[in-house]
Amino acid sequence: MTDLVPTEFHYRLNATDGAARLGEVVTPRGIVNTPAFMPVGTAATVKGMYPAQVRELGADIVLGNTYHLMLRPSAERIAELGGLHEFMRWPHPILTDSGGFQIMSLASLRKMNEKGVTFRSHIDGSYHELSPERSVEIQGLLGSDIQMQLDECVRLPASREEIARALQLSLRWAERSKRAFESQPKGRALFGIVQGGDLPALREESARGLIDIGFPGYSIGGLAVGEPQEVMLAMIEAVAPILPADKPRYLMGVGTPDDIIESVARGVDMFDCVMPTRAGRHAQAFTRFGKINLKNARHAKDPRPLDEESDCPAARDYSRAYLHHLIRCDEMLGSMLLTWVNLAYYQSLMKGIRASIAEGRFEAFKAQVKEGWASGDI
Ligand code: PRF
Repeated sequence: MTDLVPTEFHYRLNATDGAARLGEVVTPRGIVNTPAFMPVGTAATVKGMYPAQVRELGADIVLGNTYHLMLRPSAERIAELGGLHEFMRWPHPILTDSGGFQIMSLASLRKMNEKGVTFRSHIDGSYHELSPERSVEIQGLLGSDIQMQLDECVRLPASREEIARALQLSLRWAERSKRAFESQPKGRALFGIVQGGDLPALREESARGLIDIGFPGYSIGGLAVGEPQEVMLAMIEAVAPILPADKPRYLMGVGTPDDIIESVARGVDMFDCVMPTRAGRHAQAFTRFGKINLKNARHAKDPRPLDEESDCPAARDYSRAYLHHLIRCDEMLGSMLLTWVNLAYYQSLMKGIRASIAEGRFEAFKAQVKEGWASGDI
């Protein structure tokens, strides 16, 4: 596929506007313009979208999952076939999650100890082990450009003891992950993951511990796990000012367009979430005017497109009545068109965010975007 550009992984901060940051994550497979939204490609596919289509929407990077790919078709199989980029025909950067979070939400008979996690597959019940070292090895076999340490994310609410125990374990695993990562080709990056639940002091302790170990980028995990948005934003405010300004910050598994714009306002650079793709398969469309459920009978006779001014053909050229019909008939084109609409909306939002930071008008842009969502003009 595309030639790799010989470069060290690094982050360039190009402009700030308040706490919001405009930058570039530079990798041998290309540049990721930040703030960035990374479409989720769990099983080596952004469900319902061609890779070229994902790229055309403005995505510089997609996300893959250690957990799913280790079970099916296995990291070794993908490596034999030339790595994940070649396998899924996405030549641009790929970020992979480490597996722990997905094991906790999907696998059964999970057991965690100092060594790592053991679990049974949600697909066939087979027994597996994942350690910090094995997670990094799998992500290396996939050829992932940006890899995550294995961590433990606790659901909220949780006790202080539970949160502190998980964060200390995650710090020890961060060190082990870093050591295991050292043998990988230059140009790739391993991020540490900040934990600490909903307690600012523990968030700070986690961030400082990771900074002591030293990573080329920092993820903020353990959020959007049951807490209100204001708690999530307060945790970002506790952590972002401590993190090094010359390294990217990635808020894992977040979120709604509103979560994203509020997190950018507090200094976050990278996001991923299943929301636009999953919601698209469940009849939900994200637009400039807010969310709309195409399953609703009120769309059955509506000849208007979702947004006649959109650059996205799926939002501009198909009537709401047709989208409603496809969904009612469970036609796969319905899911595909709405996934397209949603990813186009998320990417256009990120593009607008980046332009507004570059021009020093981020706050005005944020206010204008929120006004559109609140207008209910759908
Ligand atoms: N850790 C990892 N992946 C994640 C999370 C986490 O805490 C979250 C939490 N929102 C999503 N994905 N490794």
